[in-house]
Amino acid sequence: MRILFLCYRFNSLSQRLYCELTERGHDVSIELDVHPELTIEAAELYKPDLVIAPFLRRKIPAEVWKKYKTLIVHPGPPGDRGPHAIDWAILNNAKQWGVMLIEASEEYDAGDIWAYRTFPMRFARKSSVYRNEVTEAAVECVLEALEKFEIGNFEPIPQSGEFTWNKIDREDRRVDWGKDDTQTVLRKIYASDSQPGAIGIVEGNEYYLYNAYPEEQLKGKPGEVLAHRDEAICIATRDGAVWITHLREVKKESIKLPALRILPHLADKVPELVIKPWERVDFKTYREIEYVEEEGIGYIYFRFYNGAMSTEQCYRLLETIRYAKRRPIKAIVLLGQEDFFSNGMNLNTIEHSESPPDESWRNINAIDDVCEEILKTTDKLTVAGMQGNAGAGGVFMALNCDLVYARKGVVLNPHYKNIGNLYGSEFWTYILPKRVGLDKGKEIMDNRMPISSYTAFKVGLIDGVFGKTPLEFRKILRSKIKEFINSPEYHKFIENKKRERTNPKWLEEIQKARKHELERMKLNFYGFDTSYHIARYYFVHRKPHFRTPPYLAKHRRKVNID
Ligand code: COA
Ligand code: THG
Repeated sequence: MRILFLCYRFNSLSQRLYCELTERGHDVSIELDVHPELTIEAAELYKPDLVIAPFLRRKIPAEVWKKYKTLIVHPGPPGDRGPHAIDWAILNNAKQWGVMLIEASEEYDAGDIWAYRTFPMRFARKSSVYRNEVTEAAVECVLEALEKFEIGNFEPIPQSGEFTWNKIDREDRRVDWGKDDTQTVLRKIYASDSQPGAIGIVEGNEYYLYNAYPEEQLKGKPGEVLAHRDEAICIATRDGAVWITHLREVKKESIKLPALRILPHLADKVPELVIKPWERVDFKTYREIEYVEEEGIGYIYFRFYNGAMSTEQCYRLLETIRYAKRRPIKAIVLLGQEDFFSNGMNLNTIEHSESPPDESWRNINAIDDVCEEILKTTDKLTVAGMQGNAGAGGVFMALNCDLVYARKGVVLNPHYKNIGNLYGSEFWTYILPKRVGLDKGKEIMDNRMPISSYTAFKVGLIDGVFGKTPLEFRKILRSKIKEFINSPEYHKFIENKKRERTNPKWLEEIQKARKHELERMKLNFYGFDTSYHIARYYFVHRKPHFRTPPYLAKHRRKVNID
């Protein structure tokens, strides 16, 4: 089938659906929501069998839905309508939530239902519910609707009766430190994370607050900043405290940044409460990186917001990897976090720095240091466990491990093209040919589109795909690694690895790869072509698209390159 996607942005759900549908042989073209006239034009150019809107915030013109069957993914169950479905569910403590696939209609979200799913609601960030439960349910709904559409005699169910209009006002997202207990503060911040952010007063000024964690030990005057750790700050609530890792100033052109970069004076004003990743802590608090050892395996969780890794975060991760390498264990497993494995260097902290070229350079060297440390692990197995999506440098960092596994449904963007045609580093020129060969490697790097973990496994980029949920994935991963490190093959594997990686020729080879990649990156950062800096600016400031690039919009390509 020819399917046209209409999206506000080609976000994680749109990318996942794109993978699911193209893997089933459908032809998918994408039009971003720029202007109603262009949306109509896209439909007329592509003449789709079906239009799907995975993530859209504006009305689809009647010229489109009256002529082409148009289905909208709504992240709420039957009876819910409006722009803030998940936000509403979190703020109102809904026990169950859902996803509907509905027909576009004149009135917002009032169309007939083609499919729906419900799921138990988890107390977590909106974006986490979106990237996990909502995404899985939406995929099931779309596949079910496609089947119904292909069979042809399905009559969608009209929405009848009462409904809730879920719009949330800015003031409903306001944190009141004096009145709100920790649970309420968490609920308000979760409901608005990653967009638009809850508002609250910190150090006398209003900020958007993101990425909150409960703190069980610290207490103080409500609203007071009590401590800092890993650039996050701890603020007292009515009955306890929360950690906030990111803030955004309430003004135009502001971007999300680690709290301490927005309020640097706090570094001297409040104590830094360091907890090393390997320290055991038996109360709830914020741990950016956590190292957990179990049956000869060292697991490293790194909870970097949005999967973005700043220079400082890379060095904290590096310190943890070095610690793990000194431990009497057989395997080191990198797990990232549930929403993202990693998205490479942190474009926000780079944008915020005094000199973005210099900071890009520092950041890329820091990631390369992490990758080199992984590559030079001679006496232990290294494993990447991608519980969530990964992009750019984050994918290639994972590929530096001996074994790379991903959860089913994970979406990978194993290329650097989308942020201003970066050349790429993380030893990709060494790893990629080894894993998939030169030709396939080039094809992967030239492709700007996402691929599923399943396709990545099929082409040999990664070593396995399993588990539907992050929990199931980790369980299977643990048993797989345990089996391998206790098998006779393990010793042979380590022997071979040691031989290869202590050989000066090998060391020379990887140094050459690093040097070559960084020389090219230097041109991206400091050279005549400024496209990286421009693309980063648009990305970090979440600027709306002003056209749909031809790599997404097949229907706008002059020559059909597919
Ligand atoms: N450096 C810095 N930041 C990076 C990065 C990097 N290397 N790589 C990714 N990111 C950030 C992006 O800037 C983005 O940040 P943001 O969410 O804080 O703006 C984030 O990582 C992930 O981007 P994306 O893939 O676009 O998001 P998503 O699809 O996983 O999630 C939603 C997006 C839907 C949760 C969010 O946009 C939202 O809350 N939307 C409104 C709610 C809704 O459901 N609307 C539907 C109405 S019917
Ligand atoms: N029919 C048609 N087009 C649609 C939908 C539809 N486009 C996508 C849309 N459903 C998804 N759902 C909504 C529901 C409400 C709003 C936006 C998308 C909404 N928007 C506010 C407005 O337009 O004023 C502003 C949103 C905001 O505050 O962020 O209320 O069913 N044809």
